[in-house]
Amino acid sequence: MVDFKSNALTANKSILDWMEDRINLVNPDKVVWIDGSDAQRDELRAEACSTGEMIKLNQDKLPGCYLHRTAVNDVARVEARTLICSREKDNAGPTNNWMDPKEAYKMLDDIARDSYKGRTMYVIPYSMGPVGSPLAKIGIELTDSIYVVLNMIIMTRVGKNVLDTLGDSTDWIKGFHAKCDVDPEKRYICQFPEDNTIISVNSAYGGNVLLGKKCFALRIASYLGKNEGWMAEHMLILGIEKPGEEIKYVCAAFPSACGKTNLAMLIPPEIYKKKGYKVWCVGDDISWIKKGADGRLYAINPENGFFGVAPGTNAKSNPNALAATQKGTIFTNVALNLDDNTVWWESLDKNPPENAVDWTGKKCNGKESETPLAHPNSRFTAPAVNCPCVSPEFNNPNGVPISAIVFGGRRAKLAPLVYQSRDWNHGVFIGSSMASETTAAATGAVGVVRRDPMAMIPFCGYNMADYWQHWIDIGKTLDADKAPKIFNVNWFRKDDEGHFMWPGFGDNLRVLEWIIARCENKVGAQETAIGYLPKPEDINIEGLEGEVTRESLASILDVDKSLWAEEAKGIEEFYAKFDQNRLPQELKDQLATLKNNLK
Ligand code: OXD
Ligand code: MN
Repeated sequence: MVDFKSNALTANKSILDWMEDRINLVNPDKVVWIDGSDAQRDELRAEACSTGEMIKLNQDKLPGCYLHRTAVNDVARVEARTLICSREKDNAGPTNNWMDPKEAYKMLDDIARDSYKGRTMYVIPYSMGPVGSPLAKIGIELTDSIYVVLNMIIMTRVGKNVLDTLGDSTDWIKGFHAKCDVDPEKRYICQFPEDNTIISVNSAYGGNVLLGKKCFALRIASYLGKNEGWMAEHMLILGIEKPGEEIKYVCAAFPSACGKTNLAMLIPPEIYKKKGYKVWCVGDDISWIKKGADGRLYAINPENGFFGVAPGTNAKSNPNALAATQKGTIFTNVALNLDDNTVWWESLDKNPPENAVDWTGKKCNGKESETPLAHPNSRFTAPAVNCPCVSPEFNNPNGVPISAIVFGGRRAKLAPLVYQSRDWNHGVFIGSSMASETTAAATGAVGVVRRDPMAMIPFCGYNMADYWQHWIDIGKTLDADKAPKIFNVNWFRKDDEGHFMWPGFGDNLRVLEWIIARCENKVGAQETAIGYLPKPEDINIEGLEGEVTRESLASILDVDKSLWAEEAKGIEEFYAKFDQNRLPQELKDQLATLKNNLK
């Protein structure tokens, strides 16, 4: 067997024993421990370029930046092949794919056997959350992909200090990745929540293989959170600074590709900038939330970088994200501009490169190409420190105190611009009944409305009814004056001609301002069948002349009872999929109240 102990960065027996088992199975030629040094990272970058796995971009314009192309069949998360392998099927619940763990381990071992022959095993020790933070957790990922190593170095805190912090402890998450033949028929992303284990085979696309992200920080962590009394959520975290006042933090959950990264890095509209408002980004995708000693909920972003969707990111939609990608970034499946060796994607600007290579590796004239130059789910992996609005609290080991939780989705009709829940349990009901029109972030049909409670449908590592119960139970531990207030927003409402009714982007701060004012009891609201809505005069539309009027605002704030009655039926049908003994009584009561309010 290949030697992996003489250069080991740890003596932790639980890690070495597991590695021995994996090494016996996959038979690598070599084992490389990732130590977190720049020198080792640079060697790996050079090696990836020498094999063609990555392309070095123009180092004057994009220092430390590289381009990678995945196999054309491997461009998004594969939800149908993502499994929760709990011992009891019912513990995975009706919204997850399930496989018996014994069967899954055997199947995965058979697929991965000897697949590292002639290859290197990289051992990545990483921390989700600031190293040593009381809210952080440690993982080890074994992979045969340099691309995975280099992405993990951006997305998480990687290095020997993680192993030093872990010491002899067995409290860490096993992550095993094997690229195999990138065969879509044998592609599986398996979580074993009861064993703190993740196994991913036959993919090399980010969301399937950067095991710290969705697999650990959401699927495994949500299960850990249930058992340990905290929450792992698919939420951004932002701080709103109003001059002279303390910064208020908000967590927000939206289904994939609903503009989470844009909201997390929002640029205030001119009139707000003049008054000195600032928005700080703590995280753009995942929050780990726990009650602090003062009884409030505190959140950290367990990640260290942004794995953002490139198309649609531009100097207007998200200048902060764009700035974050200008150094030390890995681009995946975007187009290459051969004239200056930089990258391009749809809507970066109106000037596609003529001399281009599209995301599939085909040379083309970008101006004449009939197919997109960049894949719709092409990505940038950018270090968080690059972001001009990264929060000074980004590395705070204790996290930031949360004032509001915001849910949202894409609903062309129905949901008003914003409304507030009557209380915590009503907020949980709103989160549990979230729905959105699907996008390209996952494989499958685009534009279909699907229920996506708390934006966690693809990411909850256990039975979703139990997850809702966990939300209800967390609420019981919070004093009403300390619990975050819960809201729902919809930036995507359309008029009868199909035009968006709200400008979105930076102007969403106007809605956040109302949300914060509600948290501080500084503004009233109208009580409706679905919750508290702003009075149209309480949303600031100064500077939006021509785009939004009091009348148009009133119509984005309207609650159409017949559409909501349809919605209540949809929620009822969705709830019927769950074991009624597991579905919290509180949610059944909330649904009954909604139906009653709509009479
Ligand atoms: C993501 C997703 O990549 O939610 O963040 O799909
Ligand atoms: Mn996400």
